[in-house]
Amino acid sequence: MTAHHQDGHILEATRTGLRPPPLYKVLLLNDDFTPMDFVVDVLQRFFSMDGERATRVMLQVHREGQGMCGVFTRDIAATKVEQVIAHARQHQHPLACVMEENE
Ligand code: TYC
Repeated sequence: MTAHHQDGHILEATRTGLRPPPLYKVLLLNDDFTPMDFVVDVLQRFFSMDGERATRVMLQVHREGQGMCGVFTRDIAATKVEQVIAHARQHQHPLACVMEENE
């Protein structure tokens, strides 16, 4: 990127090559079997949502097919996905949770 000058002062530094780390959305996907109250509990337990917000996100997933749990750095997002899937499988639910780069 070209630096811009005005009155001899550099207003914007030339890029150094450093970038902020990419962020990732964690999404829940709908299925026909996982109970609604289990999904609400997952959103409260792993994503610190209150009951009202967790219920709204769960219903969005139920009606639209997917919904966002939060946006995290890559390692945190990957850990959340693992924890949600492990918890769901322990309870024999097929709940799907994925991460995707936040454009
Ligand atoms: N569709 C499920 C039901 O009717 C509820 C559900 C919501 C499942 C969200 C998964 O990520 C999900 N019991």
